Amino acid sequence: MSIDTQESTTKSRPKAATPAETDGQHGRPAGTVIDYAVRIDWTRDEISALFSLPFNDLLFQAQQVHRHYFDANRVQLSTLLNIKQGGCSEDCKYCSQSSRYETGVDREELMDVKLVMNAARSAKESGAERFCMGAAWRNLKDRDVAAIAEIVKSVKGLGMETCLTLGMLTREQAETLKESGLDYYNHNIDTSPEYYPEVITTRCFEDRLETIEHVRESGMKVCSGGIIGMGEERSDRVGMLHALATLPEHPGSVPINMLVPIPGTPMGDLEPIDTFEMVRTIAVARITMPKSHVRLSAGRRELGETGQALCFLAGANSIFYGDKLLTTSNPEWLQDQELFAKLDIEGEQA
Ligand code: SAM
Ligand code: DTB
Ligand code: SF4
Repeated sequence: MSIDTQESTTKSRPKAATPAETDGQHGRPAGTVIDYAVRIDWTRDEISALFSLPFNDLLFQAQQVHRHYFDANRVQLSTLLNIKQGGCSEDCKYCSQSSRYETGVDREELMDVKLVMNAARSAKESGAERFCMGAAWRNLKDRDVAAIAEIVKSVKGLGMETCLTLGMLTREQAETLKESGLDYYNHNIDTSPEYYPEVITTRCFEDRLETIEHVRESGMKVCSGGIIGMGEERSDRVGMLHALATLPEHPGSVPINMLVPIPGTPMGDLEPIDTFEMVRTIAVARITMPKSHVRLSAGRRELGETGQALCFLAGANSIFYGDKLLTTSNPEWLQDQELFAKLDIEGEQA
């Protein structure tokens, strides 16, 4: 190997510490000081350097940060219900519910509050703490606000936390939802600002940031994350986490989704992203947003038990719990209960 090759390898990837270089604390590189502070001044270079750490060093650091703020054996459980399916006017290239693609997902009306309550009750009986409801809308229309507020009040009445994801919100709508008792609003930035136009053309990255600002300023908690495996580069995953970790306040929940390829969408044929890249993304989210719940979201079936266990080790401490996401399947309740028993993980209680 020439000297040039050695140099370029060293530059592109931090070298794992040898035993002689460690401080005796189970291999932590000598001089590494773990910073537990909550920071919103992360640089892309710092985040990129975290992604490039040797895998074991990255997981070790993520575990330390995780244990500083959380019980490492508890996972928050949210159940998801699609309260308004299909027929969406947006062109998100990953989505089964866009009216632009032939995906076999039918368009339905907003679900009746009684049906929503039945689903929420059964989620609560199964151990879910939060009930998240999604609608395939570009934005919330004022004519639907009263029905949505009634749904929120009813689910809150069961003693569950509530979360909605309905597309873009005005400042006034965010305030009304807050007054109805809504705890969280989910609005994902999905990817880096640079890659965003490759994924969606009917709105822009700044539109997403604006809704997130309306939610934050209303006093509701923000849930925001993204999707990996959409053909983006690692630098886009860095850019996505950078955008989240430099918001004025870190989102309370950060869902990290693996693309579920939907036949009929422009992303329907993409190969799945490598499991270890998913684990790295979770670990970097954990380190950069240390007090946030990092949710291992879409893609758990594909990850299998071992892949999911690695994600928990990397600091994921929330999941969607229930056999369906919005239009695709998720592990069955029983399967999750068995996995939790094997890993000695317990659900978080509100
Ligand atoms: N229409 C609203 C919106 O876009 O904000 C709410 C529903 S939308 C389906 C919620 C989020 O689900 C998206 O922002 C995206 O991050 C995620 N999602 C949708 N389809 C997905 C897929 N096929 N794979 C992974 N995540 C997906
Ligand atoms: C989030 O980040 N992931 C959820 C929820 N928020 C709304 C949605 C995942 C959707 C997966 C594809 C589907 O089921 O249609
Ligand atoms: Fe519509 Fe949301 Fe799907 Fe985009 S992700 S097409 S906005 S439902």
